[in-house]
Amino acid sequence: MRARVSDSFLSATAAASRPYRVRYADRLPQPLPERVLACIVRDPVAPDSDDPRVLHLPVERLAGPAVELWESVAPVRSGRDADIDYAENDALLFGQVCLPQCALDAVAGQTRTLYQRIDALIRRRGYPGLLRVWHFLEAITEGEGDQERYRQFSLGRHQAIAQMPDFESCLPAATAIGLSRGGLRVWFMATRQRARQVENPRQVSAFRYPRQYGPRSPSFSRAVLMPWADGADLIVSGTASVVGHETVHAGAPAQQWREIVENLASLQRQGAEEATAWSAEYATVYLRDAALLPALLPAIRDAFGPDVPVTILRADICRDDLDVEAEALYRADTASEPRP
Ligand code: 3EB
Repeated sequence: MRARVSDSFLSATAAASRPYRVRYADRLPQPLPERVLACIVRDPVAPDSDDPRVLHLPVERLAGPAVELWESVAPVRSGRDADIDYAENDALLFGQVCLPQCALDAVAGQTRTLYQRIDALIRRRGYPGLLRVWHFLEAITEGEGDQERYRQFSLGRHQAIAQMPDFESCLPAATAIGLSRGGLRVWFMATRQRARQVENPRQVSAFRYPRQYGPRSPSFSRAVLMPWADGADLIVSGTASVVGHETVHAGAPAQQWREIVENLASLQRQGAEEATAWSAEYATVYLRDAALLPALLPAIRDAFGPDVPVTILRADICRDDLDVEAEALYRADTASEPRP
């Protein structure tokens, strides 16, 4: 049985049922079925496709399926608006844009303009609720002090988001990960109805990080909660071994993983009003060093259970003292009894 959602929230958001489901495949389906919003291909080699729904991530995959499909329950329209690719189904819009490396001389300005263009696109198409954003930035920790590329990226994102109305109560869930190549890739999901922002009481809101992490704070929420009519989704941001605002267990990846599990559990408790329990539908784990895989794999599998598809990728994390980060999608477990 599902717990109550506050009345005003319910009336504003309960109309739509969940408009997608996530499935996995070993290779890119050819042709891509009509009812697909996004097809993520995690492979060092780019797939042979110019379909705007195909999202390529040039990374080394250490475990899990290569292809993630966001299937739609309704017909999909896809298109291109300048260099932004998108697909929409009247409840949700999935988009991607890629800036080649040469455009990244000024990361802050490029990121600010990109966010402004994404915001304009989702409003114009009628999906004003920016729900979830993934950022993949080449050489993310290169540069000294405030010139570090991640900090410059955070500056530009903040400059754009701070212009938006009520921005501090509708920050999207996010991931920011490094790539060895590929410039800046941004994927985003936006909805007709706004989600509820979820913060983690174990962590300072990233938006409130102190000055030491850069000239402007990272503008994302720890998770977003979307109460679809047929059950809520808890969409969790990239989650690392951060307590308060500080990295904990630097140099101790196994302990970092335990801290991540605590942070994920804490976020699920924040959503307890909307679900008696949560089931992970999928998770993605980023490891700085592929050599960490054998030691961490049992604990990673244990955290999500044997039936959950977990994709493990080799990638840099945005603080160079972090070795591992995890993101997940949890679905309200409507069949379970309330927790004691
Ligand atoms: C952290 O908690 C770790 O800047 O969009 C995780 C998820 C992290 C998203 C982002 C950063 C971002 O601060 C880093």
